[in-house]
Amino acid sequence: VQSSILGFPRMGRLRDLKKANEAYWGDKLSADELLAEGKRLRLEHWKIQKDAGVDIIPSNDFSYYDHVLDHIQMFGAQPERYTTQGLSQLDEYFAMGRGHQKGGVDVSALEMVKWFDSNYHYVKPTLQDNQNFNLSDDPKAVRHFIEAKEAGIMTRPVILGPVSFLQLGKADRNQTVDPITLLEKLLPVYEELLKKLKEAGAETVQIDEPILVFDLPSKTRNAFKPAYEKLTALQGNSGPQLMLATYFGDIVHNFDIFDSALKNTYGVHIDMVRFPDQLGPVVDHLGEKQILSCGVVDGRNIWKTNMKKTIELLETAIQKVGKERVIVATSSSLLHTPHTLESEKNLEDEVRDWFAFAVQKASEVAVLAKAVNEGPASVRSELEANAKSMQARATSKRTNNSDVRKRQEEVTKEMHERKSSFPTRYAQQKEHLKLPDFPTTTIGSFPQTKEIRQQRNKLSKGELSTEDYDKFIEKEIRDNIAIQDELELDVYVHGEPERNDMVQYFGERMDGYVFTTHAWVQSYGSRCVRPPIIVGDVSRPKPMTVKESKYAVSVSKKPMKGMLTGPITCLRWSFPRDDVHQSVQAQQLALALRDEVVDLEAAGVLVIQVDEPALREGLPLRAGSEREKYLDWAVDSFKLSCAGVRDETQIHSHFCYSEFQDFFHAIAALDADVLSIENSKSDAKLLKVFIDEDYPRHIGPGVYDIHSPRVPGEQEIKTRIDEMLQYLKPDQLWINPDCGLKTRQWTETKAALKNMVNAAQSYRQKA
Ligand code: THG
Ligand code: ZN
Repeated sequence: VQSSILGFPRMGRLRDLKKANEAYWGDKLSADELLAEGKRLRLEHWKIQKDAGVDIIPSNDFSYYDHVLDHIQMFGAQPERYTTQGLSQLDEYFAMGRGHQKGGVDVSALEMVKWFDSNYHYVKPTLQDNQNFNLSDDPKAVRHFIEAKEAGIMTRPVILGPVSFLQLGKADRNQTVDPITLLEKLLPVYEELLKKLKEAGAETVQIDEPILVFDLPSKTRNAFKPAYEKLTALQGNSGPQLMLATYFGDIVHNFDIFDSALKNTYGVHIDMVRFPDQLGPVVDHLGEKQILSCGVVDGRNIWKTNMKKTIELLETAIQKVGKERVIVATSSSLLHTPHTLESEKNLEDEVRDWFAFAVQKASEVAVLAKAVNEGPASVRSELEANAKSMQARATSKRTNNSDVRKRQEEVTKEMHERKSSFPTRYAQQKEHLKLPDFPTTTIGSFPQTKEIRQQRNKLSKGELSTEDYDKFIEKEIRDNIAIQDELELDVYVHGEPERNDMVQYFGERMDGYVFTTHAWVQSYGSRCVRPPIIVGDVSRPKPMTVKESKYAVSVSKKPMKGMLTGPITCLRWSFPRDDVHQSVQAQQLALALRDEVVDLEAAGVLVIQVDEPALREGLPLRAGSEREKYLDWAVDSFKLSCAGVRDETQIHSHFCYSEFQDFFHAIAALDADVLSIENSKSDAKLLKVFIDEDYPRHIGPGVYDIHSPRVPGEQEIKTRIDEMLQYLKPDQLWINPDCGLKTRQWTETKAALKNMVNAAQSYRQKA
């Protein structure tokens, strides 16, 4: 039994790659220096895994920006607008990832989307009707394999499989190609790449086809057979053995594809953390000699592996297929976990003992392999320590809070419902808030200036007293309000100068959570998040946002909107517990937020926005009953968090995506008085669903895109509003940007909001 890792985090211990990338983009580091830093990180990460005793170490998992983007460049699939700018290879690469506005070049980035149900985002392959593919000279996968080999480390290169590469892509704008129809053109590139890898000395290649966990359209299903007939034919001849990897789901519903197309790969990897039950059925379908890579160490969370249980699971696999055919692996790439626990100096020993980050997980796979190869006695001390740790966590006082549990038992159906239905509520809100028609507002955050970040840094280093920091925040809030006065917005926000990340901020203020200092996880490109960790029953020891909102109300003459992150987003962007169902954790978060909502109301905050941008990504990857179950508890927890207020208090919610059609009934079920949605880049036609479904409440579809510094003109915004009015009733429509303004600069923010307010006001005169 060999041990294996599917991918390692790229950022480095101290987010070294983020820093190098951003220095390069800011002209503070040369291309050679950036490449050297990448090389240093790769080597360090390979060594960590080797020293941990991992048998199968990945290469080509490293990426400067995103691994799907790497494939786009490796296959010559860059849209022409990037290749004709005279940019270096490296700059062309970053131009696709993040746009390039410099030296007379002005190209925007390729679309970036969520990687399955994770908080990682990949760059979408964007394909042409006449698309051709060519393997780049010196392809990265080969180069990195050789680099490792020269450092004395034999690796297993990771590549994204051809069917997933195409299925995860899309036609470029103004193009109509169905990506999967390009398979025949793409396959020769894969054959060439595999041959080159073999020539370089790679015996086995990990080829990821994660889309096998989805329900797939028939064209895509049918693509596997021709693809893998070609690629497996190379095995043992001019090409390497193929370890076909799947993760984040089970492949049981795709066994017909497996049987007809995938039985001849050297091996298959399955996610046994999420779907341990697929082991039996998968074994029944394995080819006679096919290797089974068992993903038993969680690549998506930070909990130590339960060795005893996992060894039992591995023994079951060994009994079924024999020792020679089993590999112990991480469930997915470790990309989704932080680098190392060793950087955490402030964690209490009790909880530290429960965690394993990427470096620690590398040791775990090695220990597991040794345990099943040489018997438990060979790793006795590790197993004993692990058992002790599991026992300590299971019985820790930290994990159980009887008050929280008691309160959960007392939750009733009525607690999820507002006191009156929308028309009654709205009549009262209208009277209290005195809003004009076409009310204007923003989504919550205002630019996080350099000064704000500096002051927060000083506070955390102890260079600034809490009092002085609070004074600074109050001044920022006053400034934000003065700007909104001048802009003549209708519903104000305080601007969130006191907040870091919208989830981290709340995690740091709730019991049942612990937080880290260095546990960063890549979200996209150089951007990282530091998810707080839910270790026990969650509750709110005291108000979390009331002080700032109350202050804002006291210095504002218009309605002030309080801003909260909803229970599902708090859950999904944290590391959740694995010992309690997520619906239980969501309900605990909902109860904590419910108290916050009620306290805000009592403090005179009469508009409260509860954001749930992660509601959609929590959807189980396959349609069906699991999805409906998820939506039931997810919608319930949102409603529970909001429904404690009086009728005249207006509840808003915001969604950061435009695809709400397939999911509309869930959004409607939230019963929020006002919804703002990010659809400024999409066709206004998408709003038709609101008429079709007779949606009664209010909606603010973003009137302009905040993701670029471009200032939209007043006329452009009016045109957008006209389009919306084809689908929404005038008294239903709110006017707002499409997302928070945290990442923008003030100059463009003010200019854009001015045009937005002018546009809204012109409709009032018409009315
Ligand atoms: N918070 C969390 N998850 C998220 C988002 C978020 N997932 C989806 C989406 N938003 C991802 N977007 C971002 C945008 C910006 C940053 C991270 C993810 C970001 N991070 C800072 C950085 O890397 O420099 C770190 C911020 C900090 O210092 O706290 O800017 O908003 N949880
Ligand atoms: Zn948003």
